[in-house]
Amino acid sequence: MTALLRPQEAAALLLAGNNYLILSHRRPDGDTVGSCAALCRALRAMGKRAWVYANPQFTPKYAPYLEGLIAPDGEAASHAASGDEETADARAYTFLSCDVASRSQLPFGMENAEVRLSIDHHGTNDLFADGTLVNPKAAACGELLTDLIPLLGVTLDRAMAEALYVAISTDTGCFRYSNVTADTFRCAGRCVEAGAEIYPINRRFFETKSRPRLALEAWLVEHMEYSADGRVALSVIELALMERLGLTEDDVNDIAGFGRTIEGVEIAVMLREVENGMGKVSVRTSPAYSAARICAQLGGGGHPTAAGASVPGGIPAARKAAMDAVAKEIELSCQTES
Ligand SMILES: [Mn+2]
Repeated sequence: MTALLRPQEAAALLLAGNNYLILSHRRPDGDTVGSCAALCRALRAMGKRAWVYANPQFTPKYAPYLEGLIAPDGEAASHAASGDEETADARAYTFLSCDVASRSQLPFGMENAEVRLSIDHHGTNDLFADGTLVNPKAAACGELLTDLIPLLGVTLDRAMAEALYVAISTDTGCFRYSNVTADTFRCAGRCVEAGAEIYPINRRFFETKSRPRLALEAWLVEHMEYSADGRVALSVIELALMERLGLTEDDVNDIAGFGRTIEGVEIAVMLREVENGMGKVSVRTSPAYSAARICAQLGGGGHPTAAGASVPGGIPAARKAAMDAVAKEIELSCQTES
């Protein structure tokens, strides 16, 4: 049974239950981490037992926001989710997810979790959970939580507000992307009113680069491949480059938009070689083109101007598939123009 829930219905569900385990998405970003952290704190403020699942892909960058929230028995919970072990405590968990668009995006170890409530802002959410609260107009999942937490009778405290500000600011490139609406600013304003100190967050996430990251940007500038009269920029990050420059996941997690910062570029394609022989394709577009449509051709999905997909066959296969998909998207947009 899947149901689309209104905010009041989602709040009623959370008020009725207990013993929550909250799931983030694969390759976790600021939005999924901040949303999970704020929801966990809000549920605890209601006197509920709540934890964030120990996603094996959590990175140090967002760790401060998860302090004291990570479930100690992650392994037992993962066994319970796959139904192959009797662990009374873990079996009793009610699973929630934040910013997860499909079952394939559930963290490793949680692939089979029966999620009671999915809170999300992806238009591509495939309703994998029993109940779904989704708003594709929200720039970040954190916006949904900023509205939902007061419905639980909980007043935002500083820790919740800072987690939510991280969620909203990172998913909007610090309020610069085309997904930003008046509601985005209203939600951020509520975080500030609740005591969030935003300058240290802005400085940490938007004004600071590690030296390996700076070296990567220099490398990308040198090796960017342009096509379609400079409208398309393609870059490739191989594992050997990651190693040579000493890059961590935190150094590259928002690199996909780099090509889009170049004048004239409307479609930026980033290919990353990942460990299992898959090529990770990330696409960022101007509103004139659809990143979601490009990535849907590759079996992926996302938002109108930011989307991704995984393509088997490593970089060469990913390059061909991605560029074919981009060519189709350009053709399509020419037709709709004329
Ligand atoms: Mn998000």
